Amino acid sequence: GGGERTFVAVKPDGVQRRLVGELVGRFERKGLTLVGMKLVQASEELLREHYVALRHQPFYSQLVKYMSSGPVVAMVWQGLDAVKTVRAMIGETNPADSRPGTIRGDFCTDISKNVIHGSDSVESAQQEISLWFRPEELICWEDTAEHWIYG
Ligand code: YYY
Ligand code: MG
Repeated sequence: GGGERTFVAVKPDGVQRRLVGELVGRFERKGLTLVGMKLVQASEELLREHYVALRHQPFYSQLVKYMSSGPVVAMVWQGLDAVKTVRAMIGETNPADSRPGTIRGDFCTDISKNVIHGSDSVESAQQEISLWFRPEELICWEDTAEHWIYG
């Protein structure tokens, strides 16, 4: 398969609310390719690194605590413009600014419990993928539907 890779995580609220299947289904139906997926109880250390760019924000420690409060589903999705495509499907950081049809627009109201994470750039996607996955956990498989999705 071609295209770029992005890191996605269903946050603890999304797992608790049984939204994993719904969210994975949206990326599958879009035509993105799943190349890695696992249920992870992330440590505060991992999450401090994952959100290191936000370390000076007032909500940083609350964010790290919430993200480590239960399991998350960590995923890598691949496809044409995967980073931008996934961000568009997720919506805005604040669910109130997210249009219906986006994940945050459809499933949540509170900025601090906004169901899902997606990388914000190709560079951060590469950093996040290497933080959360070992290379052998990412599978390149022959996508026989590719012919129907790409020009
Ligand atoms: O990438 P995205 O998740 O949309 O937002 P970020 O600005 O990277 O912030 C990460 C995470 O922090 C956000 O998903 C919720 C939380 N957060 C918050 O609790 N309060 C804010 N004012 C801003 C962000
Ligand atoms: Mg972000």
